[in-house]
Amino acid sequence: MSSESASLPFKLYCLTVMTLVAATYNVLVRYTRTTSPEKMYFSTTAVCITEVIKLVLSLGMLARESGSSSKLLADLKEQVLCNPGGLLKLSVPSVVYALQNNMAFVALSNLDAAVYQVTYQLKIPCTALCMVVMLHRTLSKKQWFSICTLCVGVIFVQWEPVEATKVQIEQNTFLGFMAIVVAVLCSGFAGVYFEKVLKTSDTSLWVRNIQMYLSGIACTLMAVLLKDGEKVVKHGFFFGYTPWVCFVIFLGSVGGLYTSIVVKYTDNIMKGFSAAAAIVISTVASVILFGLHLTLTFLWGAVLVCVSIYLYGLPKRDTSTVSKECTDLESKQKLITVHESS
Ligand code: NCC
Repeated sequence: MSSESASLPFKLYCLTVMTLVAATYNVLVRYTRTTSPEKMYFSTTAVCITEVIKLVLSLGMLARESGSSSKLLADLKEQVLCNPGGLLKLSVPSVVYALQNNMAFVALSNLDAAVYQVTYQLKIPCTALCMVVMLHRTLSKKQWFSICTLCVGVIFVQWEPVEATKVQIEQNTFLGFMAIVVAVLCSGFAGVYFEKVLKTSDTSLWVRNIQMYLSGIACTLMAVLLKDGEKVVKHGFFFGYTPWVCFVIFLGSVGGLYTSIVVKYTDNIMKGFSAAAAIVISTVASVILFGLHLTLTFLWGAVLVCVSIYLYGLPKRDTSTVSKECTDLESKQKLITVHESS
């Protein structure tokens, strides 16, 4: 299925699942990192196991796509084992994602989940910038304006000046914010890099994922050794794995795979917009279902998010494009005149 042939309901379904999983994932990471500090799991091992599960699931999806085991083995041999160039290409986003996924744990161990979500919205302009630089995508002034409006809108919508809940662990706010800055830069770069690799060849999404997760496992294992090596030897790899931790790992794996599908059938900016829309919709649903009271800040934020989505979707034809077309036309006319006179 090419990005054009994917139906709108399918795209909406993938965007919705990805966004719901991401919201639950962030809250649960925070929960598992702030309860039972005496039996705290090693976040590096959780990130590593997530990569392993994503690899297994991607192998399953490739098997389904291939249709027969002989075709699967041939595909794996040709496109993965005998393709060091492909593995090397995908090792770039896998290193960056390994860093980002570890930083998310650092940030959520030191900051409230709501504060994290708000600050993490900086990834939207960062991603847009990467798309312009790396994919040579042109965004009109209107679209840039809508991206900035979206950021402000999301910050307003999630603005919740409630007192942070008392947690049993020591927190370092500065470290948390620094981790978010690194995660934002990594998310923008790796997301757009992956999109570029995926959309500039016919190679299957699942082959690309397998290539990325193979080096992802190597990188995240390295992080386990460097950061928690001694403790893992002493207490075991799965120390502190409660059912909630296992659920976090499950969500991390499913969320990662849905992210890859969303990037294939839409793009990284759509990914950002859908998350913003979902935040508004889920809050409105809470009003209807649970009688939540809306604040004026939320309403302003919701208006800004809706306006930004509308503006972003408007046909791209701003003055800079028109003036470029005029300049092109002028130079063509000059060429014709020179040609006729000679
Ligand atoms: O930050 P974000 O995504 O851009 O991170 C992308 C996540 O998807 C995984 N990935 C990406 C491409 C690919 N082919 N396979 C993958 O597994 C990466 O490893 C990385 O984990 C978002 O846009 O907000 C989003 O946020 C994450 C997550 O909430 C934050 O990174 C951490 O708090 C979501 N991931 C999950 O819910 C598991 C993602 O769905 C959306």
